[in-house]
Amino acid sequence: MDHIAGRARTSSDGLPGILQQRAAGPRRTAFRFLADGTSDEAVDWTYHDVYEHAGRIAADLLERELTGRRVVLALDPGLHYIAALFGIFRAGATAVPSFPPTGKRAVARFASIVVDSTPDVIIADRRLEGRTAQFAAELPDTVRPPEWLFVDDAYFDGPAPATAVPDAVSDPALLQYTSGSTGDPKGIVLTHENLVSNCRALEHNMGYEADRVGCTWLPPYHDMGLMGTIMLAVHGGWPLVLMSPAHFVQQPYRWLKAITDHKVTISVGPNFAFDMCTSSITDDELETLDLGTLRQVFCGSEPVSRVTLDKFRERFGPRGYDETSLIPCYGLAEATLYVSGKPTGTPLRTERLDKEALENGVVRRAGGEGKDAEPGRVAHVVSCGTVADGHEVTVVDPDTLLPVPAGRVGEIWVNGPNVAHGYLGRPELTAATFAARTADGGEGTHLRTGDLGFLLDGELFITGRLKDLVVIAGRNLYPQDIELSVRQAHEKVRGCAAFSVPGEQGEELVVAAEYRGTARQLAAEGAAVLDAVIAAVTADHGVRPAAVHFGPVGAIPMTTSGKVRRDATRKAYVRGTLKKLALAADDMPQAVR
Ligand code: 649
Repeated sequence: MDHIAGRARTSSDGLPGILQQRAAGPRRTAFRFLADGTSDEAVDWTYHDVYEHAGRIAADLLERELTGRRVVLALDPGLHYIAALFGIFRAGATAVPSFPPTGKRAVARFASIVVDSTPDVIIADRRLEGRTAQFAAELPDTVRPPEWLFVDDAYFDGPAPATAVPDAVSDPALLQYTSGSTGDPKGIVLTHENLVSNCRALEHNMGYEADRVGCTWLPPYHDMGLMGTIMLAVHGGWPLVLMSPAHFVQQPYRWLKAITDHKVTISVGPNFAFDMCTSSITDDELETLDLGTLRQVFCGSEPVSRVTLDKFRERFGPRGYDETSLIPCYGLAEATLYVSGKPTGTPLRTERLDKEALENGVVRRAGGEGKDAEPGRVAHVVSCGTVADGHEVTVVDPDTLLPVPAGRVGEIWVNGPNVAHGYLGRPELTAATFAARTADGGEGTHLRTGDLGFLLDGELFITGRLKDLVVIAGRNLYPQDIELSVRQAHEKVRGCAAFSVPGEQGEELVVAAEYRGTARQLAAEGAAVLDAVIAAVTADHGVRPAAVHFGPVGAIPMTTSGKVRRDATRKAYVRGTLKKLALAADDMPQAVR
């Protein structure tokens, strides 16, 4: 039984207090970490363990007088991460979730987070101890180098000194860096109130179940892994089985096997994770799976594809997977996490829409027969369910800032207690993003999500993106970062634009580049330029462009102030009207894969 469920909650119940109450109750497993990605090496921690280990961290931070200061979490996914997170909370400091700075890409991103968040301390694994000088060299002189706090199993041994548990829920709890490019990081300030509100909104959707067991492999530095799984499990008081994202990616089977082994009832993954399972799990592996315990499977963070869901159902339906359990959902770190989701237990809803009308912002059902039924003319848009309890979505024309009439696509604006307070140190951007007002004099302020969609019968459908974010295999890539790599890849590349187009396996990255030279020169050295571009993008961002388009100087549409118009470039590319150098990509060694 949930030992605090019967007690009247007050609004001052922040997560640190909830953990404390759970730790004082009977010793129940809070987290089970599958150290090698399988059930062979499961390590269990009770709420009491988490509380004690967090106390150890808190004591160290309090000794350094870090209340109200920022602390970067640079640990690997796992139990130490969770202890450190709650330890930072307990010390009244602000956690900056991150990852170990190892590898070129991670170091660059990590350094940009450290520069922007100016932490006093970085918590890392002891094995990084000899390597901090190398990292410090990456920091500009203007930044005071933070102190490091190294932890390992031995660090957590023994009882922790008792420290008070803070209950100031309007204080900042977390600085979330999901958003923003490496060159221009944006830290979202979340209070304890935001974190709790997000949990409550999700619980309103999920309902209460006494035998709930969760499973996650999501990175704990991403909003969905942190606010969506770890915090939600502590808030709700049910056990969570965890494995590292790397173990999942190496072998997606481990996710579904963990669900089978631990009789998991609730799990979550982006669309690509479902595809990975369908395409990689062998028939022999399939035989070992029992997904019949699953009652809630969240799918969000990138477009939810009808095709993906159909294939997943066909493959795993015979192993007990029931599609009613699938919950398409939508959210973003600027709203802590959760904005909408399918109500538990209701059937999946997909609208067959006229694709051309949709591209022009009009929601019109596709006809069922004849040429209208051709796949190219129909968009299957999966409903992301109803808006979170206590929240409101307004669909707004991004140009006129007027709410759109019913049946029209517009930008999704959100308000409610999940909406964060803003970006650290960016008052103007904060006002424009978090305190937008509609032009009709409507009351209140809204978060501008930069996402496009529509409301139909009270359900939210996501159809595209106004912001230039490129999401590939669940990773948010910022076009500016990719474009920087492309421009630096070869001296003959001038302007460029990075964007994504729908491919067979989800979104694919396309790079359009202006070549400083003639078509003839490009024919002669094109392969070398192409190789340089592909190698640079792959090395810097871990994603291989599916296509590289070369055009003459001036080919890429720009704004009058000289900014790349990525959406216009993408549209021209898709229509085939983007200026090309005569002997460009098509004639060259295949740019595709
Ligand atoms: C989105 C987060 C949505 C995100 C997740 C609820 C164990 C198992 C399950 C469990 C607990 C324990 O991507 C998450 C809500 C999870 C409950 C799990 O319960 N945040 S982000 O800031 O990194 O990116 C936001 C952007 O991603 C895109 C949009 O562009 C958004 O602005 N996005 C979507 N695009 C299309 N369709 C969707 N459904 C999208 N969701 C996010």
